[in-house]
Amino acid sequence: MNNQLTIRQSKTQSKTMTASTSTRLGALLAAAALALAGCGTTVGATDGGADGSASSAGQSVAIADGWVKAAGSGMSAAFGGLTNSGSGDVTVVSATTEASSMLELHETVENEAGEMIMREIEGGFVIPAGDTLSLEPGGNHIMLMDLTDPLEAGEEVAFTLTFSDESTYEFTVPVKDYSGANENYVGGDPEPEMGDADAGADGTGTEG
Ligand SMILES: [Cu+2]
Repeated sequence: MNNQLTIRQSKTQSKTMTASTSTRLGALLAAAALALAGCGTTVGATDGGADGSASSAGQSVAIADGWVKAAGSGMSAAFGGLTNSGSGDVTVVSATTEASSMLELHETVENEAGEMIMREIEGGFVIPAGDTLSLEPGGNHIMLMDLTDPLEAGEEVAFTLTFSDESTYEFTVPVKDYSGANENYVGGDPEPEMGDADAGADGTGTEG
């Protein structure tokens, strides 16, 4: 005769929670939320790109603190920070302005003699997504190769940048007096001339 031990399980009674409290307040909140959602549907459905594509480079880029160096004739240069707020890298391939019959996109590099020289940048200015490209004396700049008129401080000059996707961006910047930005210019004639003093390197005749 085994003495069987039986363990009696006491059932725990699960308490059913009734969410009957504050039903009135809940209804009010729900109604308010619906009203808000109703208002919200009029906004947010607008899409910038009418063609459904991502915005063009020209729409993504903006300049800050832009300026052009005052000069009596010959060459000058434009500077400023070009910010790309888009989600893809953009490339400036050319620039135009009525202030100069010819423009180039320049970079400044050190040559073999240790001199800082400027030259046309290959492939244009690349502005990474979400980044700013600084155009500044001693660095990258927009080169005005042949001024149509003297640029005097206080005047304003309009520029148009063209990007690799053929979109454009127009901006206007003031002319400022500046004594620097006189880097030597190495023109499109890269033959190294032995013997002669390097012609073409003297492109600094913009001093007023
Ligand atoms: Cu230059």
